[in-house]
Amino acid sequence: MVLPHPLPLVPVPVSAVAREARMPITATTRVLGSSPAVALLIEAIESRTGLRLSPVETAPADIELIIDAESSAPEGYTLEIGDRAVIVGADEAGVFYGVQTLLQLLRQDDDGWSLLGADIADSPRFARRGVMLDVARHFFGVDDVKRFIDSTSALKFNHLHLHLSDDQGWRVHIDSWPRLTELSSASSANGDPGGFYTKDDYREIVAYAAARHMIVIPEIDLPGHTHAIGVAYPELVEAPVLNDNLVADSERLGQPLPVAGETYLGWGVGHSSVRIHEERTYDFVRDVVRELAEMTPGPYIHIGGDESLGTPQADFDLFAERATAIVVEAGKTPVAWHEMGSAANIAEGTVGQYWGKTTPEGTHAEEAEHFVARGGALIMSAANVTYLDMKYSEDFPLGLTWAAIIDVRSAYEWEPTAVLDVPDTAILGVEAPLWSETTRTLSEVEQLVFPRAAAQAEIAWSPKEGPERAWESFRVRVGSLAPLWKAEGVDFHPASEIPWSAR
Ligand code: TNX
Repeated sequence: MVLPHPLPLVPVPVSAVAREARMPITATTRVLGSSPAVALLIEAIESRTGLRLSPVETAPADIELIIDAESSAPEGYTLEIGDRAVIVGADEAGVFYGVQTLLQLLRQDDDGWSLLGADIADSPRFARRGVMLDVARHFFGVDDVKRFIDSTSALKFNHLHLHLSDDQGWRVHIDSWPRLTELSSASSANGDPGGFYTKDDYREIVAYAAARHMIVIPEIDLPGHTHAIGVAYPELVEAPVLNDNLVADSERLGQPLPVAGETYLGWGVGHSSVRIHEERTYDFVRDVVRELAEMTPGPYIHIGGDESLGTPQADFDLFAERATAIVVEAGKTPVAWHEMGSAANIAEGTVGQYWGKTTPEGTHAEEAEHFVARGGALIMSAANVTYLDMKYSEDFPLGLTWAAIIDVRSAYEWEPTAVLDVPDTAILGVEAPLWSETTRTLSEVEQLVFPRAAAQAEIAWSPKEGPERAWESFRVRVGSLAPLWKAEGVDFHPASEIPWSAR
């Protein structure tokens, strides 16, 4: 049914019908339910309105949160807002997502605060809806990551991929290889300050994410993107191999070239590799994977695999096979960038992350499709639409341009099952990566992430087709999130394609 004014929701629900009346929210509004989402709801409403709602243990209540496994598909919920507001979640995640939807319906007008009346039934299209934060090129501390979790879980993202190591730095403490954080964490790209997570920091992030129904996927990028490992343990890496692009980019950007054993301050790629024919390398990989697995409750460990430009193909394939097998031995499902699909015997069930374009180039599609042939599946991160570090426009001050210039509309208009030649069921979902070469602060990260992450949230969550599943509807709905983002201090880019609402 085509609503004249769609409810101001992103991602758009499976079904949503507006009711005429609003439900007032006042200091006496009572909230009932045993879910941890009750406390999150009360906190969120207080920080937005200054009104502290009261939790109650028995009826009557004005807002009620219920779990009923029969009510919808996993992570699904219904939300009715009339005289009262009732959220029925299929599980805790469903209740949490019902709360996020309710918060988008909170409005202030001359009569005070209220919820827009609505009848909503909703559940996700894809089980995997991810964002990635590169904490290696620039480091972001625990509080920044928590804010990132808040703002992305509010859009119903449920996976947080942390890119924990790269040429410029190593960002998580590993007891059995302590020099990684001692010697390779102090700086970031351009010589900006670095940092690392202690094991307690990492556990704190994982727990905070879990409370917001996000699974953390830790990535240690191997066998390339490993210059920082060599600063701590020179015996593990090869000498840098310079490629023409790297030399040209370094010159253009006025950045230094990589020097063995010295911290790398540029952002050129493809020059580093661990030593693939040394057993010590696999001791290292095994130790790191084991320690990460011990503190990661989620099922995945990402072992990288991108841009090993100086590594002979046979060596790369051998490494891909051994490294994915090590992750399986540690009891986790390996995830790898699509290049690792070149390895004939990559561990069965490995999940590939496709970062080619929506029209695949070279061997990208073939490599990605091989994960499926090996019993695995795919995450779609098509670089020319999902990459949050690409500029919105030529003159945007932050970001890069190699994959595309991505305005909000092009971020929105693509279909994840239409890129590769695999069954739809092989597509687990979508992930939008934020690489941090050009972002030094969380505020700069947010300018690149919002509003484009909202486009990927809708592609990953909402039904493929529907009256509101279209750019003209999306741009109005995403514009209606402005007051919410402003209240939460999310530094979104006010892209001129979007009619931003004042309140
Ligand atoms: C390519 S995409 C990379 C990263 C860069 C990014 C910048 C991928 C798997 N690798 O190393 O940070 O481009 O956009």
